[in-house]
Amino acid sequence: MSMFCFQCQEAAMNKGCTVKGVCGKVEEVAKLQDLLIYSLKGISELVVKGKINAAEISEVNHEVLRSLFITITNSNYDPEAIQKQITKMMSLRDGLKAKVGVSGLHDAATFKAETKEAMLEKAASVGVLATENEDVRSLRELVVYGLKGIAAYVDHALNLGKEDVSINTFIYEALAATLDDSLGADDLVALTLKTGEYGVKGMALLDGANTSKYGNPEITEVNLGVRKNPAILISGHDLTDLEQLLEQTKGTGVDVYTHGEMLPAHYYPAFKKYDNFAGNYGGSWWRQVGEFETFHGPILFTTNCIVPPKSEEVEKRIFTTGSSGFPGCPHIVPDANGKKDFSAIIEMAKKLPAPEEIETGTIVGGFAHNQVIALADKVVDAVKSGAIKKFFVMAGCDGRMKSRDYYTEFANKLPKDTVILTAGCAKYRYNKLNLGDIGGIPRVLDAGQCNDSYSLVVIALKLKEAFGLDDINKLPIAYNIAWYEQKAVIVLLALLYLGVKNIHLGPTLPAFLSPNVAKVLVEKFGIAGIGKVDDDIAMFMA
Ligand code: SF4
Ligand code: SF3
Repeated sequence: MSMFCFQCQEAAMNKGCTVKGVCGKVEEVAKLQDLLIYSLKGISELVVKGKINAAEISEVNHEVLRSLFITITNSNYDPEAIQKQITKMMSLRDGLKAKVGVSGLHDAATFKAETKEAMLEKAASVGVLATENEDVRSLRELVVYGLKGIAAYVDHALNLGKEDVSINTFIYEALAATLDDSLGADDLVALTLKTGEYGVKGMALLDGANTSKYGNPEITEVNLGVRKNPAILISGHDLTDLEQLLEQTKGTGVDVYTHGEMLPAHYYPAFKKYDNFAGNYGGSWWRQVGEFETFHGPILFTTNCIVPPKSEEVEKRIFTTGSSGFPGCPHIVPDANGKKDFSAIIEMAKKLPAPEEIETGTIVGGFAHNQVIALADKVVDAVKSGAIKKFFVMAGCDGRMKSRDYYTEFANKLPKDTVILTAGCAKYRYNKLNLGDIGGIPRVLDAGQCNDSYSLVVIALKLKEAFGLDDINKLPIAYNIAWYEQKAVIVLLALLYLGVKNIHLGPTLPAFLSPNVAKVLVEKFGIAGIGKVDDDIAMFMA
């Protein structure tokens, strides 16, 4: 076996990718990512055993977040970038070691690998399969994937100048725990829930960072058509990158369109002042194959999800920044003040044709907590009068598998007196279906990006209060969540931590859940998969 990865929903045969990732990740990248994670575990052990205060090692904190983010599915395909990051982490680790002088450390805290060859050789023995017991392996990976999700959110908050060191402290504790052979299944299940707790903290931190800088999302109609100007397409989740791009393109005659998870940026008041912020182009991440061709202009990836481009013509128009990377594509780094120079992208845009129209019309979104709570009376009345029978939380990710047609059919067949609460790129399976409204409340309420699942939680807690209930599970809310990558894992763990029961997860249950771990999740939390649309709707409505 040349590599092993089973962290996302597209893991080959729902077991694991062993030759090349279904996502396009090659063996070299997979192995370097394994070694990068291993180096973080070593740093974490050192921090925990050396009783190092996370508040005093901010550079290490930030680089750990960045490293975790780099390994998220579809983020970074560039072996050189990952190799450089491993070298950086080993050097930060050795710097810490020199300061605190702890002995008896795990190999992860002491290994050396200077060349890429040495790294690949080392990586062969430190990946996922290095943990032999499949239940321990399953729980350790569940925690690590949850941490990757937290890191992504906290990294965005950090770009906005907000951090919470207690989250970094927890990340060290949890990563160190994955090296500790004395911890059994019960300890690791408890750690999983604690990861969910910090997931809530991380999402709340990012929510506060986004809304304090850009305002509270408000109901917004987003244009799906195109204008006649040359343009740049921005994808991923980072709003600070978008802000800088809008500032730098202002008055240049170059428009900016969002793709995939950047769509919810249109809901923030702060971005409405830019006349060249033209609309959203296309659908969710995997539709970039095809949509990037007709877009014609340059594309900026701020985070995942990158699909390795099929043509050289498209590849030449791709730029990356932040945690994302693709070999051969220019990667834009910030200066000491966090400023990024996007002039090369803007210059390229000016020389290329305007985007080709692939659809017309608008979609409506912006139903984050503040906006929904402003409508709370209307919503509560609609539930009390029976106009709304049930809410369906259908947040999460999208993916290219045919089985995801389930979610379009499910949304289409839901009774007309139900409302879908969504966030993340899962929404693209039904956000253009025109499902109508209930007394002015649209039947699809989009809160925003996957991290805005936090908004859905705030809304649920508010409704619980409004109805005077003592348990979130007594609300007329069902959870039918689509997952793909590790940010969905932290959303799931956050919901479990908050006590939400009977979450349905699809289109398949994670390959990294061993039969015993899956059994615990079923017994303790009522987690279930999905079945046939009609049967599932009947079950949810019963
Ligand atoms: Fe396979 Fe997913 Fe891992 Fe890519 S991220 S190698 S598709 S399991
Ligand atoms: Fe989507 Fe890649 Fe998960 Fe942010 S963008 S939700 S898959």
